Amino acid sequence: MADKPTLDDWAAAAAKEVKGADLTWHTPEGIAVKPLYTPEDVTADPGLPGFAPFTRGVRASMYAGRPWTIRQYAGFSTAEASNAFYRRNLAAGQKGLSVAFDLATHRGYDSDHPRVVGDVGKAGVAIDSVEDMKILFDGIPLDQMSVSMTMNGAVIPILAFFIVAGEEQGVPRAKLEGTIQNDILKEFMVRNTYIYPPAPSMRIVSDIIAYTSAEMPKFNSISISGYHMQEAGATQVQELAFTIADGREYVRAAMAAGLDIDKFAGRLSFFFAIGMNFFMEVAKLRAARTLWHRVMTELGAKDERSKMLRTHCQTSGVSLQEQDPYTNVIRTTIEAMAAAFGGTQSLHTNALDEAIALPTDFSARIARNTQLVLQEEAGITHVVDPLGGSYYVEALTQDLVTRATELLDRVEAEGGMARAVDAGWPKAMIEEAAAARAARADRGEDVIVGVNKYRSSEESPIDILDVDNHAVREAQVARLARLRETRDEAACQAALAALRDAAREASGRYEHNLLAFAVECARHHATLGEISAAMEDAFGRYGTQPVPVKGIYGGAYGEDVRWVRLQEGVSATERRLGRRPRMLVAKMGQDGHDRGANLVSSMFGDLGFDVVSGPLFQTPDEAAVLAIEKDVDVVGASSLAAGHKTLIPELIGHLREAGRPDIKVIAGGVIPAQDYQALRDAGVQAIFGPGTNLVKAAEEVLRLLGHNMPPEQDAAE
Ligand code: MLC
Ligand code: 5AD
Repeated sequence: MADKPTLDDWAAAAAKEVKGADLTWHTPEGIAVKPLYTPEDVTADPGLPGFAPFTRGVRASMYAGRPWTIRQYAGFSTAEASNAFYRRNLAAGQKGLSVAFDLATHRGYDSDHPRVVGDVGKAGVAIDSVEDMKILFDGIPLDQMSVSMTMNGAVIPILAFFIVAGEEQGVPRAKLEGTIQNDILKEFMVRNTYIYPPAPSMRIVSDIIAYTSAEMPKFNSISISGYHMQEAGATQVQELAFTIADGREYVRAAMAAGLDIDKFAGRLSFFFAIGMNFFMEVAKLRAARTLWHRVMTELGAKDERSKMLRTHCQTSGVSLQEQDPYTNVIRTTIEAMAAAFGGTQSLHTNALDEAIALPTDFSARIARNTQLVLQEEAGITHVVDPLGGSYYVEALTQDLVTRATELLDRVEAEGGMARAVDAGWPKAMIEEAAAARAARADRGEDVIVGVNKYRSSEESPIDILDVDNHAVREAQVARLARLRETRDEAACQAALAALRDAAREASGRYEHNLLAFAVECARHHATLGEISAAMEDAFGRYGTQPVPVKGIYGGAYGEDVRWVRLQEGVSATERRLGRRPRMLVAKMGQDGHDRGANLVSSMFGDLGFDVVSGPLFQTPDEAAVLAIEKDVDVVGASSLAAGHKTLIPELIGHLREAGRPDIKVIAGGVIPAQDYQALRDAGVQAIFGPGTNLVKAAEEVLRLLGHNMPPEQDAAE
C-alpha cells in the first residue's frame, strides 16, 4: 500500500494544478487565508458549549434547546402604524420586538422642534412622550414580550417612558424583559446619535446599569455594538477589538461608580454585524466569546454568567445593493447562516429593499421567512456549534483572538477606549478601512454581483415604503399640544427641575440616578425634548468637525489611467477657475450616517478639490450660509436617512434667495429612483444612488463644473 500522503505531497499536487500560482487569500483584516487547513493548524482546544470560555456557545444545548430569537428591527411613522406592523409580524412568526426610533427622537428633540422638520417618522418611529410609548405597545403584554430598544442619545427619557408604559399596563419594572442599546462610545466613533459630551454620556451609561441591575433583573442594560463599526467600514478585527474594548470600558465605569461586577455583568449584552465573509463571521463570534471571557476574568468577575458573551446579530446593511434587489435575499441568507453557525442569541435579517428604503410588509415577510426556513426547514438547529472542529474555523477563531488582542492591548496602552475615542484614532482607522474598501469595490477587486460585475441591463423595480413625514409631524405636533394642555404643569416642571439638579450633581451616587428622576418626569408627562433639555442644561450639547482621511482612496488608484484622467480634469478646471474647484459636502437634518459623506470628502480631496466638510446636523439654511461663505462651486448633499425630499429642495431655495443660484447642488446616498424626478424638478443637478462608483461620480461633477470630460472607454463594469 502506498504511504499516506503528506502535507508536502498535497502542496505539490495543488501547485501543479494551478501551475504554481499563489493561492493565499489576503483578507482586508490582513489575514493570510491558506487554501487548506489541517489538524496542525488547530492550536487551542475550544472546549465544550455551555462551559468556559464559551467559544462553542453560551448554552450547553444551544439551538437544540431553544433556537435564537427572531428579532426584526422595525419602526416608522407614528406609534399607531408601528404598533400595527409589530402585531402583524408577531402573528407571522417573529419572536421578539426591536424598536427603531426616528432621528429626532434619537437626538433628544420633540417632533415640533424646528431642527427636525425632515426627520420626523422617517428612519424610525416618532416617540415624544409616554403617551406615544403606550400606543407603541398597545395590546403587546410587556411581561411576556422581550423588547429591544435601539437608543443611545436620548436613552434616559426613552427608558423612562418604557418603564412607565409598563406600569400603566400593570407590569412592574422588575418584570420587564428586553434590552436597551445604551452604547454611547460607538456613537462617538461611527453612529453619531450622541447628544451630550463624552464624560456625562458615560455617566448616563453607568446610571442606567446601576438602575436596571437594582430594579430590573430581567432587562439587559446595554447592547455593546460592533455592528455599526462594520457598517462604517471597519474590518472584522477592528469590529471585534473595539467592541470588546468598549465593553471593558463600560464595566470599569460601572465599577468606578461603586457597582459590584457580578451584580451587573450578567445583563451586559453584545451586538455584531454579519457580513459576507462567511467563515470569518462564524469565527468572529466564537473569538468574541473567548475574548470576553478572558477580559472579564481579568476584571475580577467570579460568576461564570458574568463572563458569557450573549449577542444579537444583524446581517449587513452595506452588503446589500440597490441594483438587482432580489439578489439581496441570497446575501442575507448566507449572512444569517453565518450568524447561526456562530451561535448568536438573537438575529435580525435585513429586507431586500434595504439599500433604498425601510421594509414593506412584503420585504419584511421575506426577511423573516429567511430565519423561519433556517430554523424550521434546514435542520441546522439540532446540533450545537456544527462547525466546531473544522480546522479552518478553529484556526481562524484563534487567529482573530490573537489579532484582536493586539488591538485591545493598544487601546489599553493608550489609556482605554474612552480616551481612544476622544483622541479619535479608532474612528480614523475605521475610515481608512472604509476608503480602502470603497476603492476595492470601485476598482472591481471586490466583486459585487450585479453592481461591478454581471450588471443586468434589465431593471427590476420594487414597491417601496414611502413615509409622509409632513403628515406624521402634524399628528405628533397636535398630540404634543394636547399633552401640554392637559398635564399638571407645576408637577411636571418640578420633576424636570429635580432631574436638572440631579444632572448637576456629579457624585455618582444612586440618589442622583438620572433614570430614577426621569421616570418621575415621565409619570408627569414631560416630553422627550423637555427631559433631554433638562440634562442638556447641565451637560451641554456635543458637536464635532469631520476630519476626512487622506490618500487611501487615491492611493489605491495610484497611476491608474482612470484616476490620472480625473486629476487632469481637476487641473484643467483649476486653470479655468483660477483656483481649485471647491465643494461643500453637507449633512443636513439629524442623519448622522457619515460614511458616505466622509468617503466623498476624502476622495474629492485626494483628487485635488478644496473640500469643505460640513458639520453634522445642519439645517438647510445653515448649509446654504456655509456654502456661500466658503464660495463653493458645488454642494454635495449626502442623505442616508430619508430626509432628502424635504431638506435638499430647502437648501436650493435658500441658495436662490441668497442670490447664489449658480452654486450647483448634487445629491447622494439612499435615494430611491422614484424620488429622482422630484429632486431634479427642485433643481438638483446630479443624483448618485447607492453603489455609485466614485470615479464615475467625479467625472460627472467635473462635467457639471464645465470641464469637457469625454466618457470613459474601459469603465470597471
Ligand atoms: C436561551 N435560553 C435558554 C436556552 N437558550 N434556556 C434553556 N436552554 C437554552 N438552550 C433562555 C435564556 O437564558 C433567556 O432567559 C431566554 O431563554 C431568552 O434567550 P436569550 O438567548 O437571552 O435571547 P433574547 O431574550 O432574545 O436576548 C438576546 C440578547 C438581548 C441577550 C442578545 O440583549 C437582545 O435581545 N438583544 C437584541 C438587540 C437588538 O435587537 N438590537 C437591534 C439593534 S439595530 P434569561 O432568563 O436568562 O434571560 C441597530 C441598527 C441601527 O442598532 O443602527 O439603528
Ligand atoms: N426599520 C427596519 N430596519 C431598519 N434599519 C434601520 N432603520 C430601520 C427601520 N426603521 C436597519 C437597516 C440598517 C441598519 C442600521 O438597521 O438594516 O442598515
